[in-house]
Amino acid sequence: MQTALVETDLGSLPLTARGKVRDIYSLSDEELLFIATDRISAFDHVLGSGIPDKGRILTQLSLFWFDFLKDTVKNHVLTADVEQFPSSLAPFRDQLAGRSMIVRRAQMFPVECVVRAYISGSGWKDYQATGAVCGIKLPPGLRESDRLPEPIFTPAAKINTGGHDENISFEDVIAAVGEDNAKALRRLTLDIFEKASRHAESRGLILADTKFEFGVIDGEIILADEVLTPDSSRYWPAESYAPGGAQPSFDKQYVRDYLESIRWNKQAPAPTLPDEVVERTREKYLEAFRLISGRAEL
Ligand code: Q0T
Repeated sequence: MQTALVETDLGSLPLTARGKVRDIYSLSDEELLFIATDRISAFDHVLGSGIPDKGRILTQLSLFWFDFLKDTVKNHVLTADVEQFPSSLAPFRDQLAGRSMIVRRAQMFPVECVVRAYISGSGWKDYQATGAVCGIKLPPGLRESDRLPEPIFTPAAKINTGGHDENISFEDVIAAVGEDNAKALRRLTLDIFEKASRHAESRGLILADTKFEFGVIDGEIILADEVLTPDSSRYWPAESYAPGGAQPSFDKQYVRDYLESIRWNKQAPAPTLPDEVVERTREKYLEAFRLISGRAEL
C-alpha cells in the first residue's frame, strides 16, 4: 500500500483555501487547482493518519457525478487530466495525479445546499427539538433515519472556524442571495438529488442526504466543490437499512468504532489509526467508488 498524502506542497503557488480534506490553490484570476488529500476527519478533527488513495477515490467519484449530472447542471471542472495541466505544475505531478482538478473560479454562493431524503444528523436533532428542519414542518412520530415523505431542501450557512454549519430557513437564503437565486438553488438541488439518488438506489445504496455548493460563472449557476462523495453525503447500504436509530457510516464506521474503543476525548491532538483500521477504511472508500461508478479500478 502506498503512503497517504496528507499535506500538499506546491512551492510558491498561493493557497486559496485549506479545508479539513481539500486544498485549493490559485492558478490565475480564472482558474483554481482543487486537490483532495488523503486526510480523514472524524468527530470534527482531522486524524493523525491519512487513508491512502482516499483523495483519488473521492476525486474520481466527484468526476463520475459531474459527468452523470452534466445534462442537468454545468460544473466548474476544466480538466482532471494531469497531462493537460500547465507545465508549471509538472514538478508536482506525483502529488496531483488522479486527485486534483483544475476548475473555473466561480462567485460562490454563501450557502450550503443540503438536501435530505431521510432524517439524520443535525436534521434529526432539530426535528426532535422543534418538529421542523430549516422551518419545514415534518410529520409527527418520525424515528431517527426514517425516510421523509419527500426530499427537502435544508440549507446551511458556513461557520468558518471548524464549527458545524448552521441550518437556516429558506427566507434566510433569500436574504443572502435574492429570491430568484434562492429558488434556482433549491430547484437545482432537488433535481440533481433526485437523479443521483435513483442511480445510487440502483446500485444498492440509499443516498440519505448530501450537500452541494454552487457558484456563478458568466451569469450562470454552476455546480462546484466536490459532488456526492462519502465526505459530503450519507450513503447507507440498502440491505442493512434499519430506521429507529443512527445508521452505521458506510465509510467511517471502523474509524469511529476504533476511536470510541480507545476512549479518545475528541480533543486535539487527534490519534493515529492502526494499519488494519486504515486498510479496512480504504476498502470501504473503494467499495463506494466501485458500486457507484461501476468501475473496478480508479
Ligand atoms: C471556490 C471559487 O471547498 C471549499 O473549500 C475547501 C478547501 C470551499 N470553496 C470553494 C471555493 C470554488 C470551488 N469549488 C470555485 N470553483 N471558485 N471558489 C473556494 N472555497
